[in-house]
Amino acid sequence: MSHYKSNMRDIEFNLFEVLNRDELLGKGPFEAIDGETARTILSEMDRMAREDLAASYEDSDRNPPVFDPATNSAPLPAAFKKSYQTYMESEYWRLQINEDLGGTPAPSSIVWAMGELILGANAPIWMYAAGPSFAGVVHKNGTDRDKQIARVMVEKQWGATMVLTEPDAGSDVGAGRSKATLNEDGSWNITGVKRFITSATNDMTENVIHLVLARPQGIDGVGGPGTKGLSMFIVPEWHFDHETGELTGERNGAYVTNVEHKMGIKVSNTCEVTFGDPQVGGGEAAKGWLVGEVHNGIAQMFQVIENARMMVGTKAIATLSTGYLNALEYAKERVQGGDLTNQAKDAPRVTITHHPDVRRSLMTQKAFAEAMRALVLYTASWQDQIQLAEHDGERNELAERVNDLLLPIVKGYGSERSWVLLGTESLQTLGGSGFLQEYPIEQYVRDAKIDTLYEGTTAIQGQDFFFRKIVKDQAKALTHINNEIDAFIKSEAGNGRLKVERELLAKGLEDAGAFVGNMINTLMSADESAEGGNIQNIYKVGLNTSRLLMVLGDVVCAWLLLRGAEVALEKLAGEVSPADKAFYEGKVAAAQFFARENLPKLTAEVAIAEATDLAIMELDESSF
Ligand code: ST9
Repeated sequence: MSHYKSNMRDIEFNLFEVLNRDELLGKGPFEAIDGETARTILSEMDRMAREDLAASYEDSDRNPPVFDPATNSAPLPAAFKKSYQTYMESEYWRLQINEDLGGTPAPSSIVWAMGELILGANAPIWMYAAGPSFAGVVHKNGTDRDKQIARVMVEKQWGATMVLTEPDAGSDVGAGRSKATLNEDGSWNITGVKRFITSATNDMTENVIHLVLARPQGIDGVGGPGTKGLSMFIVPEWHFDHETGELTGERNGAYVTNVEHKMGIKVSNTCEVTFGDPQVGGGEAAKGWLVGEVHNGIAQMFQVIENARMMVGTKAIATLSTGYLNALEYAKERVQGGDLTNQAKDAPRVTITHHPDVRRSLMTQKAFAEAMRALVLYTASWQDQIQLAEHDGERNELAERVNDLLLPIVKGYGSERSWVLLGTESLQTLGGSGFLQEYPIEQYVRDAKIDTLYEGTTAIQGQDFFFRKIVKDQAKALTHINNEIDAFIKSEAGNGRLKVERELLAKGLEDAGAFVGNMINTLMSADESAEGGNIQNIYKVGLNTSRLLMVLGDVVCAWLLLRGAEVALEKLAGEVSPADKAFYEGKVAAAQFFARENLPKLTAEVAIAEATDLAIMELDESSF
């Protein structure tokens, strides 16, 4: 039986009943995919995820790839390769790809709904299959030569990687030391060692294209310190004819020199890659080609990173959702103890769903999993707006800003909440059995931990959220979201049934506003060019950026759940099937529970933030 339990009903509820995606399907850029086609794709992907993709989930963990230094590779287990091939043969990966590359444009919301199913069933399949999406970045930023390389990447279904991190440059990408030196023929020689490179070796594709950040040498005006001095290069594993894609048979000097032993997602090869080292492999030079022939590497790479951050958040919530549904199934069958209302020693034993603390736990899992699914799909709906504008040759700046604001919440808040709840609630529901490999949840916990780490740790998401997405944006996107939530609070949403929760949301929004205001004032007080400014005060901001991310995540999630509850209540007012009645009542219950359990805590979070002093920054390191 499959470990993966999807929640198609909730996915469809979000897409078609709350976000009304039928309105944009079947027309404009999405002409090829009408509402019926979208539903068929999701239903087929749901089946494939549960049956074919999930089939190798456990085996890939128990029999992970092992690095072979003789061949600089780590072959993947046969069962995983079979799942991967099934996905690639389905051709659904083309939905993310631009038409010029052989893709079928689809709204982001449909793509991320599909993504949830794949990422929940077996996330490394999505990661190894990302080559064509990487080709999209090469195509978008590239010269005619690069665009042709991108076409080849898609046609040949080659693997691809994002190559930023170095042993001494993780969060601090700008500390990278890899170098690029221009050759007479216009190519570049890359030298350096990169670490934590996902998918850098696989034995499923004939070639891997690395997108590498390196610092150009000896050219005026480029290659300076920090992230802005980095350029992005196309560095293949094997050389090929850029026009036809035919492999020349020559190895490029980009070699995997180690594969990490990890806590989770073990089948996803996490590699050290050495470029242009005469002692490694055949000692070949590592040749690369500058993307777009412009030195704009960090901005180009962030196109990949933004997509990958969305992927990580979606993976996290997909895992929490299947963790919850596994816990629910167990709880419905597990008989243990008597009901609290009957203390007699011979009282009938009941399933644990009768126990208040188990109900609290299950509803906590349900509420967060559904809140964060709503968050992912709501964010994706802004990406739909960006796509629509691009199709008309325009830009939708508001949609871009709001998407940017929401991304760290999807990634940072989504991964933190999911990883913690998987351990403290989903696994816990199974009692001691949760600790056993007989059930999937211990693997979920191990596989989900990475989500708070890669693609920018939670601390990085918190900083990005405050300094870039709020301060640098002059709170434009934040103001828009604030106004949307405020309008909901002031509406009659829920027709009386959500009155208490709208009041709680009003207080939560007020708390969030006070928190942001306090952070901005503290930031201004750190400006030494102003009278009385003290640079040390910036530490007070830094002590609270992750907290702010979590507080605003709670407010946005509460609002999205309550919006969904409003729709559910409208449906319940009409004729509904027994299954739909249970579903809609569950939506209302989850929204009310989330608001009542979480929003009151925000007042305390704001008070803690406002009382922040410099004590722990001033404490001598030896006292820690
Ligand atoms: C990793 C691998 O962890 C994990 C593998 C996952 C699996 C991957 C496979 C699947 C992926 C699928 C991908 C498909 C791709 C297709 C896409 C299709 C569409 N937003 O603030 P500054 C830029 S890899 C946008 O001064 P610092 C911007 O250009 C390792 N852009 O930064 C900016 O210039 P300006 C992951 C942003 O102080 C410039 O950077 N590693 C954003 O120099 C400089 O900004 C990390 O994630 C943003 N949010 O450097 C690194 N932020 O301001 C984590 C910056 O003029 N560290 N830019 O616009 C950070 O993010 C740091 O904050 C830092 C700081 C490095 C940016």
